[in-house]
Amino acid sequence: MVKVPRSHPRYLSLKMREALVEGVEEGITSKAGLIAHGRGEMFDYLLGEESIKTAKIAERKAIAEMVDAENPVISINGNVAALVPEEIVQLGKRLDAKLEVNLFHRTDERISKIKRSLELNGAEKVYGLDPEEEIPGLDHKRALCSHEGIYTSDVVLVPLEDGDRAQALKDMGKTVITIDLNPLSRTSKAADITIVDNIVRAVPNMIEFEPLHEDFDNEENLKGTLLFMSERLKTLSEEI
Ligand code: PTJ
Repeated sequence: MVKVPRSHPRYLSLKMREALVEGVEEGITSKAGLIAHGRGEMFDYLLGEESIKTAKIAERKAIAEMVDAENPVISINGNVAALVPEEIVQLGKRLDAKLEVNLFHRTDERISKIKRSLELNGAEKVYGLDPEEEIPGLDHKRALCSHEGIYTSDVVLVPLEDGDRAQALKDMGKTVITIDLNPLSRTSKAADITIVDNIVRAVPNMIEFEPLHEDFDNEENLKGTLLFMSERLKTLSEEI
């Protein structure tokens, strides 16, 4: 693995890539996770690689929903485990939420490795290795989930989620919160709260921010994000 020099202008971005490549080599991240990250990077450019106002509002609302929930659960996949292993454990503690490893490209080996990594980062209990239930409407492996965790959750945080599964969780009557850099993805549109921010910024923000108790309209917030992106492109086009 090539060591990224701190002086490189794209140091943080390259560190993220390095973490994901290491994740693949360790058997934590799926190869498709690298492609998913590339798509995310493109949208992050449009945000200026910072947490914009609409993202911060959604992050604060997400905290409020998770704190008020009876059984809040954070779903963890191979990208989340590679990028924010320590922070996601801290967030679970702050929100008193269960952690469940729930993979799209599911293998027991990857689940065990991610579980172990989360435990090394301070997690006391990690769900997902012995799933007793299935999310209705999905084909077998990606439907598997634990009874005490995702299956009986009322509020579920599913960062970087596949659109089908986000919709299936909505259809189960859950409040679905996502972190997704693409405001146009099916997951972003299906969720009750969509945080359009990079997970490496969103999770630390959520550890720190205060909850938002005022009303929140996800569609309006998403529109605000798209407008921000288009205004930014306009400004950038004038600077060329
Ligand atoms: O580990 P697995 O097997 O569960 O697989 C995980 C991936 C991410 C590969 C799987 O869920 C997948 O294919 O997801 P999608 O459908 O590609 O969606 C991922 C979404 O996350 C896309 O809309 C990306 O733009 C977005 N995304 C990628 N990187 C980041 C991100 N959002 C926030 N922060 C990122 N760093």
